[in-house]
Amino acid sequence: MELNQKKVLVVGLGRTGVAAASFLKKRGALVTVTDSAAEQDLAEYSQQAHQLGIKTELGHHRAETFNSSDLIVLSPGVPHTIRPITKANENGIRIMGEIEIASRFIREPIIAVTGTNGKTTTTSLLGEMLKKSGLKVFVGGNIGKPLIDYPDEKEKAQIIVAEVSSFQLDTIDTFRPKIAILLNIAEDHLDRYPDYRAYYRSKFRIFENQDANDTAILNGSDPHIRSSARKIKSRKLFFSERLKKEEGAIITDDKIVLHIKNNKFTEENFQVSRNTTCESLSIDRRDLRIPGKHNSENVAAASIAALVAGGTPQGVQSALINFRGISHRLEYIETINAVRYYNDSKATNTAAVIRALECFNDSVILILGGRNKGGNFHALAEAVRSHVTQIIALGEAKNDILSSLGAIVSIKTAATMEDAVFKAAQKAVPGDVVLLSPACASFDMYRDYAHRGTVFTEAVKKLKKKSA
Ligand code: UMA
Repeated sequence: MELNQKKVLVVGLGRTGVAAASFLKKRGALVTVTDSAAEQDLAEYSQQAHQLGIKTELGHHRAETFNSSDLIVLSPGVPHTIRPITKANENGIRIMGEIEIASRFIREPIIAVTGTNGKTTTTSLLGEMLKKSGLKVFVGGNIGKPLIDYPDEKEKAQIIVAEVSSFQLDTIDTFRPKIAILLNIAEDHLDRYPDYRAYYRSKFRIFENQDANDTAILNGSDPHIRSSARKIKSRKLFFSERLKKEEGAIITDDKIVLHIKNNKFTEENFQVSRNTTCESLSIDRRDLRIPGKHNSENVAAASIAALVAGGTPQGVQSALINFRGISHRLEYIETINAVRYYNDSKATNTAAVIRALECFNDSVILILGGRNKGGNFHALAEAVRSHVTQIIALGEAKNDILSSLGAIVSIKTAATMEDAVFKAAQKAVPGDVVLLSPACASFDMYRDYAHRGTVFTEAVKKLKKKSA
């Protein structure tokens, strides 16, 4: 792809915009970055663009700049349906997403992971499995490190693991992952898509350029996904609670069992031709530190992909034993006196708390509260009734929590996170779970959700030391 002296417009000045502009400039392109937001709202990114010597047009999109470009590169946060883009498209100007351009400059095989939920967990876990198998891996994409960073990395990888969002899939053309994972599809991003079907179709585009030499890994428990999968040309491996005499992974109450035949990767372009012939592997779900059915699906998908890509059973198992989840999202912290502590500080609404509670069969002591974003704690009533034996209420929302849930469950209040952890530990009996899943923003007491999660983790570690 020739970029030298080409006039390229990058739309969106975020993480992707800066990375894409830098990549293009290094290849001789005449780059401008435009963003509809004003300079003062883009602080660090506009500074980075200036430091790289890249021209910017901020605060608005100029039709003339779009229409005089040779190529337009879109950030994932910019819908491809905005007027300046559709107009440029009508004028015959090439429009590409960042992962499309990146993939044209990547020789190594790509494993792409998409789905409504669990993308980041699966991508990180898969990266760990392959690393523990002795492979050099680049992990990037929607997870926070743009894929377009990879071609200029000094350390070359043998495999790329990329988290890919529907926004990124909207602007692909030739993007062809050697292995593509679809974890699940549920309603999401309906502010960006006209309807659920459009979002669903976008997710399936991850398979559109694959052929019989490639692999598709899909959620076989979803009948719609199973039915749509018939159109996919690549080899299909399902993970499911029930397998229909097919290859993939079966998830039972206590195990995840993988069956993959003819597992050899020697095809063109696949640097990893190890001839691993691991055909079956059994994972004990009790060994997993990431709880819940949805996480077992993530584990199943990542394990299939790892084995297909030349990872070893030992590498897969070792990553699983050490993987505590993504920071602040149902992250396992410690076991103290047979009580497990989890940090789910990222759960800032009631829906997220319900999802978290549903992951546990054991009694939960729930640390809840912070700054209420307008949510209604009554929404938690059913989940609290079935899972929670004690609430420790924290922050500005304390009184709201008391009045909404006080009739259902015992509630104690706490002044600080340390106090909350201490009160939870006092109440807990062996086998219980202590879960920070606040259903609120953190800004009444902390800088952000990550700060709140870190303070919780420190309080748990302190408790561990005291009890040792
Ligand atoms: N903008 C315009 N014109 C428009 C619309 C937006 O100029 O019409 C500008 C905005 O003012 C803003 C910029 O575009 O300054 C935002 O671009 P961006 O959101 O693509 O910013 P990045 O920092 O590059 O982040 C993107 C992903 N963002 C989205 O998909 C919304 C990040 O995923 C990703 O980590 C990053 O690239 C690196 O690949 C975030 C995300 O929320 C975490 N993703 C969604 C999800 O996971 O559900 C899909």
